[in-house]
Amino acid sequence: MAAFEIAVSEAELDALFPAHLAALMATTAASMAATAFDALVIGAGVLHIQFQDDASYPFKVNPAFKHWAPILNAPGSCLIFQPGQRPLLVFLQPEDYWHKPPALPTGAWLQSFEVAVIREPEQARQHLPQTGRIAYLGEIYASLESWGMTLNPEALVSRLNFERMAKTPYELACLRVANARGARAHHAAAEAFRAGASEYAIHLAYLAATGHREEELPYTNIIALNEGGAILHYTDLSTETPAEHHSLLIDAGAQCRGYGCDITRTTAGRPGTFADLVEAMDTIELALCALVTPGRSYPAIHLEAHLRIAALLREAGLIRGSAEAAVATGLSGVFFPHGIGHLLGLQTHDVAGLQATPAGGSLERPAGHRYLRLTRTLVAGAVVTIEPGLYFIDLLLNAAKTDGRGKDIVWTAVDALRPYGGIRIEDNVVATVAGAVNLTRAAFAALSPAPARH
Ligand SMILES: [Mn+2]
Repeated sequence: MAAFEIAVSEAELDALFPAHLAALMATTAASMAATAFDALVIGAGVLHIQFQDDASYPFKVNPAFKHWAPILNAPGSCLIFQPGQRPLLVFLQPEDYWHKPPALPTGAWLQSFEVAVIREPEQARQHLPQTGRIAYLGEIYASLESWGMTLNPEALVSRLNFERMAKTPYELACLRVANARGARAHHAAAEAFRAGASEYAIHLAYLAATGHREEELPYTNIIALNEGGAILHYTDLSTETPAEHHSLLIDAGAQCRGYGCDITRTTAGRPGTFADLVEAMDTIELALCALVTPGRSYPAIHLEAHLRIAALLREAGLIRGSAEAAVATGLSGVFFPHGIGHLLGLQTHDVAGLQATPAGGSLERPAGHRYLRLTRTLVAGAVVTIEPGLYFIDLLLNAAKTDGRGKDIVWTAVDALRPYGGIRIEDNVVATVAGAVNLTRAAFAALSPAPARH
């Protein structure tokens, strides 16, 4: 963590935590009142043992648990909240000489909690309230069935999920730090690319710069050289060094206290048509990021992205006809076949992106745009990704050839770009009353020494 300055210190995060917890307690209490629950138990999750083995899969904490307490390694622990009382952290610390038991957290944020240490998972039951309706939120395992709790009641879960769109200042600070770590690592990856590294070597350079272990990344790194960039979720990490480095598409994150960034950058190996397209997509991406404001319909940003990408395809001589026609016929979707982005926070694709109201229901995607992950109207404090893409995908180009859309594709120009795979540029943006705040660009701008181009 020494190489570059991270703008927010641990002490500053700790100072922001009590207000975060107070806000979370208030909204949770209101949701519990609306659904007639007196207590809420949030399970951290449990370890899962691999088939015919004694080793477990990596532990991934329940996102709702880390929403309350920044503990990422606490299998078998839980939180108990009763409105009007301080939340209770029931922390499982087994007596175990094979493994190091999870250490009781020491951060200043812990002062906001009552703490009970247990040695066996079953002992958590002794800490449940004796009366009232108890809701349980988390992964369900067999022994819970007899505890007298309502397991993941949909009405309450819907409300809690819906409210996760708007972040507290503490959460925004965590995302700022995550972006600082991610930007630093993306810079290291771009340097490795320019030095001629393999995908695997670029991954190692990225990982080292985050300071994370691989299982601490918010998602599996996508690191694609050349044609691999045309595979949206390419995770092969080839150890082979290709003869030529046409392009790098890297979609990789980092995290802070369980909040992850989600950043994509595309770098051209040399000046030319592809590099010009990357530059033009960067301009489009920034214009779209500026649309992230409270009251904005997110699908409107998605449709605007299609229009702008279609206009670029036409200007670059890759398609014929108007941008409007290309969007209407689905031609733009041949090159941009995913959604413009998603909610971001405790999960990379955060919950309730399609939810209509706190009580539930769903908001339809625009017709023909079935991969859009967010159809809600943005509120102040919402954090989303903006990630326009432009790819040369054989499968989709072949389909266009047979379904008629191919007549407006300039094939010689498109074929020349296939070795470059594709372009995706992704930033993390906060909707605020003062306008869009781009956490990712701010993080890259704060890097020192400044990278050549981002
Ligand atoms: Mn994303």
